[in-house]
Amino acid sequence: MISRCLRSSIIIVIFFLIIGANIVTSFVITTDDALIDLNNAGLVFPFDKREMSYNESDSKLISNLSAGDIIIKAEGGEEFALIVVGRYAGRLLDMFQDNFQQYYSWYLNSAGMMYSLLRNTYGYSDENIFLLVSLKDQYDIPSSFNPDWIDYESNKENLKYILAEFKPGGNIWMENDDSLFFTFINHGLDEDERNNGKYAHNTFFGFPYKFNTIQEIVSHFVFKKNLNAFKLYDWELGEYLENIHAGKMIFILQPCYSGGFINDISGINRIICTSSRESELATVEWIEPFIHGLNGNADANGDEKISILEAYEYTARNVNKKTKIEHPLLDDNDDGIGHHYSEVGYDPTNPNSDGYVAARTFL
Ligand SMILES: [Ca+2]
Ligand SMILES: [Ca+2]
Ligand SMILES: [Ca+2]
Ligand SMILES: [Ca+2]
Repeated sequence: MISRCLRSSIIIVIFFLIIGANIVTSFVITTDDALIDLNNAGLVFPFDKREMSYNESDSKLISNLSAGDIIIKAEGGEEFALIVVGRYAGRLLDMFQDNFQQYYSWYLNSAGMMYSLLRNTYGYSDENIFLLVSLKDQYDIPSSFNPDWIDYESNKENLKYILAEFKPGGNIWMENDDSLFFTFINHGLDEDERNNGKYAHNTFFGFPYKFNTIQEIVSHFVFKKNLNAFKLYDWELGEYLENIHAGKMIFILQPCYSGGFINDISGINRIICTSSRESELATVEWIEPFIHGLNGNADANGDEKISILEAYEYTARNVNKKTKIEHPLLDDNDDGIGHHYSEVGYDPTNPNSDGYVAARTFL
């Protein structure tokens, strides 16, 4: 008879083998650049939570949402933002502590800088910024990130819930004079599927794994139950966004393969900026220059305002100084097709082309 201990060990070994196989085949790493500290790089980015006077007295418990949790309401002309930090580990290697710490720091640093940018430079209120992050106790939080800012755990249900609240009848019913700024920081994957002989892209972003029991783990990895709970497919985000009547929605999508989201979420008055095409990895820092650009550095025409187009181009050109095989895209003309700044189809002077709306949109 196998001892209890040995049996547990066998289960654990099998578990890690399965997790390893799953992660290696399921996720591709986004970037291996170390944490980018814009403060220490000598750039104009004066954000450090320790220097900020931050006192949100009623910081919420980090939790899953349930009906009635959101009590604010758009009263006209309000700006909302949603910052989502997804899964930290991309490959099995990333699960080792140092690697995990690097990604953890990198993602939280990006989220913290974006939060500070919206709050300090663009005047978004704390209650109008929804920050979805799941913390891990054993890892160090970068100084640019204030855990008090977190509103809710990062998972699919909470994202879906918040977006539903933006729809007619929801607690934050958005109308034409309201706007939503959406940032997703994460690994991404393009699953190749063949349906009826046709190749179909199923791009998705991942959420952090969270299991409460060994049974849930075995159920997930061994019996493949609830496999999609940690994935946000492109078509799902498209569904979640349906019927939100904001006058302006801006999407900053950092993961690999994020171009695959464009055909699913494209729409009138929606500007979508992605780090790469549907078929491409994103290996070069992307969200950091985007934030840096929005913080005043992307003002190509010198009017002292940063359009979304200026921030996109600043970022894309920065990427293409380092690699020629990745193509950050922009779509803002509701046709479901994103364009790189070098392509026909991108023309900020032509109302029918990509770039026209973004050139006239400011935070
Ligand atoms: Ca908030
Ligand atoms: Ca797609
Ligand atoms: Ca400008
Ligand atoms: Ca387009």
